Amino acid sequence: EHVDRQKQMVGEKAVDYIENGMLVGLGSGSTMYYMLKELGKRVKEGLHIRGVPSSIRTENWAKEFGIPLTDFSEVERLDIAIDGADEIDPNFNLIKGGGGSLLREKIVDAAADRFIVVADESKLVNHLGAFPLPVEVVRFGWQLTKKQIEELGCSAVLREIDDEVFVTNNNNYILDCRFDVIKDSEKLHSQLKSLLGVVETGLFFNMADEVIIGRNDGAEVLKR
Ligand code: DER
Repeated sequence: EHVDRQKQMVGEKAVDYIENGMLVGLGSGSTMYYMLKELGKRVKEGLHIRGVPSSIRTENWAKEFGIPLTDFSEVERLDIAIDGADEIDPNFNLIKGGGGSLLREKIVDAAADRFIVVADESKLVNHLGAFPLPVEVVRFGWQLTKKQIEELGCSAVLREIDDEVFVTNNNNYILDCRFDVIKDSEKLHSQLKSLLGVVETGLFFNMADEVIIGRNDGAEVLKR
């Protein structure tokens, strides 16, 4: 399957950016699985790093692969963060949150001096918005928050997995908001953040420094 091969190539390529002694933000999603697996091998070979995971799923994978972990009670800045994305526009603005980890991902990615995105080529878009924008909201009164969000010009759907309402690692809900085309991601992000009940959005504006894209013939590093 081309996509999995591309994810594996970029996940493994990203590990080359991790140097001895670094504090590393560990992103979430299936592309990151390949990165964590490769990072675990380098740790076994003697690479000394500590990681801060951006989801419980990533934390479990990191433990499975023997990657030493720390958290923000011990560190306050990270040297590098590596994470996936659902959409990447030409300015490296992202939509993230397909896996429901956007809040912890944004906190981890924002704490890093350098934020590198790893993705298969299907994630590259000219405009953000075809992928429904995940928005994390508090559970109490989510119906009222949904209504306010829809007044910004979208249809918002409460995320369910196997007919169960999805609950994030932070005990919140996710609304998947179909805007179709998002022209000004910074404006939309601040409009959403100002709404009562909204915790965080999957718009990662002006955060990514580099993007490693999987192609059928290899991994390509894009710079902004
Ligand atoms: O949910 C997320 O933000 C993930 O990083 C997601 O955007 C990427 O998931 P994938 O690597 O499984 O495509």
